[in-house]
Amino acid sequence: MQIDIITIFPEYFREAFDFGIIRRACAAGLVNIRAHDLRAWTSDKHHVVDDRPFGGGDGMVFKPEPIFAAVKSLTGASRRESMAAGKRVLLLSPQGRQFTQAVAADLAVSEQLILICGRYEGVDERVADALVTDEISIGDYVLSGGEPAALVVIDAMVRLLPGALGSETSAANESFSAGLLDCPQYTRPPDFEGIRAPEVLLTGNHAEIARWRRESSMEKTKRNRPDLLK
Ligand code: 9D3
Repeated sequence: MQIDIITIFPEYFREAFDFGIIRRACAAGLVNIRAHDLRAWTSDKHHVVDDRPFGGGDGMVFKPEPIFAAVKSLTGASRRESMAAGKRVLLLSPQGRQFTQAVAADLAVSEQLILICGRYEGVDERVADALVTDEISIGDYVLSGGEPAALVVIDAMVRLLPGALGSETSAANESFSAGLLDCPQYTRPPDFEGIRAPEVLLTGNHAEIARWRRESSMEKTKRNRPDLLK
């Protein structure tokens, strides 16, 4: 999979993919990730990427031309209709549909992903109208730009690429993804400063341990994520 990020802060991503599962996936050739400076696709002397909003108002809006030029040079297409099947153009924006595990799984089968990172005031809507295949938000809170959201989307997706995880891990993961929260985990010592691990986990009684795990998953889900049980 080829992943291209379009941003005015390419340095933001400099070491972001150098750790853990993503680093391994890159090293194994499962994915190639590049962050590109949007200013490279400007043609004026000062590399201007934004302008004042039509109709007035505070702040600045990303101009369409550099973004269309960037996507054209990275994909060969400058309209959604002419985008090859398997290429997806994502706009990270607070107006997007909510990113979920199902969206991650859908994106993970792409051959090329373009992620366009907006900034606070926004992006000329013709980008969303004519170029973007998926407008995505990572949740209902305010970020200062699309860059942290791009990291989240890439992380969730790359670990789903075939070969990115050990086979046992990925199979176990599947069965969990829609149901309950994970059960609590403990390791040595059994008594840490008077705080004890649950005795049942120390017994070696596997039937009892399985029951305890189901029940504590359920309790934790009720307390922290009651919406998952509705
Ligand atoms: C809806 C908020 N807008 C009303 C004035 C302002 C605004 C806030 C934050 C416009 C852009 C941004 C920058 N955020 C993103 O680019 C962004 C984002 C987010 O803020 N929350 C969750 N997901 C995302 S994906 C991109």
